[in-house]
Amino acid sequence: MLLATATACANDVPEANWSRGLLPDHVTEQGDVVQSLWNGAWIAALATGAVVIVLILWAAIFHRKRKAKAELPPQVRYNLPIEMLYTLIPLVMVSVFFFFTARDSDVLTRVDGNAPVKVKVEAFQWSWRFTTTVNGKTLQPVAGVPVSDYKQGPQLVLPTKSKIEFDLSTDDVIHSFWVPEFLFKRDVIPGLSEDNPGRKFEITTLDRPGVFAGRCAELCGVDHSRMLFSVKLVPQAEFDQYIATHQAGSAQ
Ligand SMILES: [Cu+2]
Repeated sequence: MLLATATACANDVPEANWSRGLLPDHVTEQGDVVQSLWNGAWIAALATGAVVIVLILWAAIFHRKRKAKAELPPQVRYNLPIEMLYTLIPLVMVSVFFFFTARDSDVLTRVDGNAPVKVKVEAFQWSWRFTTTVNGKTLQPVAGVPVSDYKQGPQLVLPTKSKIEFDLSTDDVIHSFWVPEFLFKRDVIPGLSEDNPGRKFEITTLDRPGVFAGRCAELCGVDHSRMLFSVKLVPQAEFDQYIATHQAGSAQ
């Protein structure tokens, strides 16, 4: 009920459905990775929960204290096979979680550096400045002011079916760059040098044009909640037109 009422009051919350485990429909290849890690983690957690609940009920129902007998039940201390089991099963479970998490976070944070589109994201109290470079040509920066509707915030236009590199920086406090449909967010931390891998990430957009809300996901001051922006995914031809009319230095 809380979920239903909480989502009803914001206009930029993407539609979530149960088949995706309440995640929004993603628009990047990396989103596929996140979605399957999310699904797998839920399946593992629910399966673990089911086993635990069955064991609790089994013990509660079939091993109740019997009125006639007052002595201690059989003790299992120093039972080597059982203690090995107690140790090994959690170890195996943690290793499996660790393996999938490490494998996927490696994919999600990989930066090849050869993306045709590079976006410099500058976060500030309380909006964003986006400077896009396409094959070495820099476009006019897009900057915004605090707004209450993401459609009025700065808009970052990007092509579909393309690799895009982001470089995040800020001069003031910690912000966080979040587009829910990317199923990914990354803190924007002041003072990181340009070669710090923590500033960068890459996405490959899917063929899903549309306008998607973005926000700051780290409480950064009084207008944090108004630090809204949008990402518009357009087909390559439309993006080429956008480049032609928004090159830095070109007359408008
Ligand atoms: Cu912020």
